Amino acid sequence: MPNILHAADIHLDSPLRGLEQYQGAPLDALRGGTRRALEQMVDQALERPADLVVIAGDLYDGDGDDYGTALFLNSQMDRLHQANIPVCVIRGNHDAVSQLTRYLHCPPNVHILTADQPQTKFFDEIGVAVHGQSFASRAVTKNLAIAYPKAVPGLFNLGILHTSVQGREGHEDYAPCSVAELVARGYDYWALGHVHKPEDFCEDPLVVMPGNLQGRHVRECGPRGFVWIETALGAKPKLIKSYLDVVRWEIVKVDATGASGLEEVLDRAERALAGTAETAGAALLAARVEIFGLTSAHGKLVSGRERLTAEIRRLAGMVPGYPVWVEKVKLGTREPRRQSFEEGPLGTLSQVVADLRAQPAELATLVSQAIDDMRKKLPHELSEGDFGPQPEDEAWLSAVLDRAQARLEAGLLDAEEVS
Ligand SMILES: [Mn+2]
Repeated sequence: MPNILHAADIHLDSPLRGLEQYQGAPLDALRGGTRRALEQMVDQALERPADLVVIAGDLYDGDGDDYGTALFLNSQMDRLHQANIPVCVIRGNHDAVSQLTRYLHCPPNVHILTADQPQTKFFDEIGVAVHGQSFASRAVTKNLAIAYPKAVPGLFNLGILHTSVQGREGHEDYAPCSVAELVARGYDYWALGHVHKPEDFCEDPLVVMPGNLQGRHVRECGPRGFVWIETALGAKPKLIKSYLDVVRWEIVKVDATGASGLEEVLDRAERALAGTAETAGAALLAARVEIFGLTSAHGKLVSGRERLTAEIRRLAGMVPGYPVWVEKVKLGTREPRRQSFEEGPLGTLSQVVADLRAQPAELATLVSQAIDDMRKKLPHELSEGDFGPQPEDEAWLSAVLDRAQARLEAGLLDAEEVS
């Protein structure tokens, strides 16, 4: 029974921006993550062994500084070549024909499908026809799928397509198409790429977005890898997900509700980190720790924020048996409400804040509008990414609201004392 390996969005040597700003970051492990992931994928392809490898776009992240990325890719493709394993590739928006200039010829087992029109490549030994089209330029906004050929009778038909399907958050709307349009081609399997979050779009026939091979930051968390398809003509192919053990990004939530002080919060953080580390197995766990809940320790946690972060980093380094690194600690705890604030200006303030908190979407819009001008004036590295304002992030918004409330309450109390 032929085995096909389907991967996408390898983004080889994708740069990890701003990493130096994180204390104690395992830079080599993180920077080399996409290479180790590709190496592990090839290991598994050789071991099973694969009869065919298909890669649905964005093998490269873009032009690197030199030819090192292309040479590394070639060395891995050559390992497959030595084992007579063919590789069928399309180019995506990141490695579109017009995008990539630092490009080397691949070993003869690598077949890159054309960009000017869909191409069908036959793998006769395993009875498979692969239909696909590469991106000619970065922004392909037309529907490519509708021009794909009809299925070839008597063969296992597999379509490769780099697409946002009907639009997915955080991904540019490239080569859009509907699942129904894909299904209408009559293929046995659709190997999609582009969206980094894994998703099965259809069961029968299988339409699968495997997600990127290796998560690169905290917005790409959870297990990552590729999928195996076991094909048998006339039978539904079997799908097996395979996860890699390189770097696993996760958000580790620590409920500090009712905690009496720093030590108790640390105990809970230690348990949460250990639990998540176990699920990540041999992979390096890159964790963002988010502490939340109503606790009388809130004030102490806020004032001792740096120590809290350092203590959590220390605990992460001591999780027995598993490598763990804490990327960031986000504090979203709140002070339990005080009864005496129920009346007068403080009561009104408290009510306004509670109303805002109950409507996170409105709060996000309000804050976005308020900081828009400031954001435009900030240098790029301060206005974007993890270090900038994140009005779309609930924990960040909650912390801003806490600080605003504390400042206004302090101001109101001062005013009362003066009058
Ligand atoms: Mn893409």
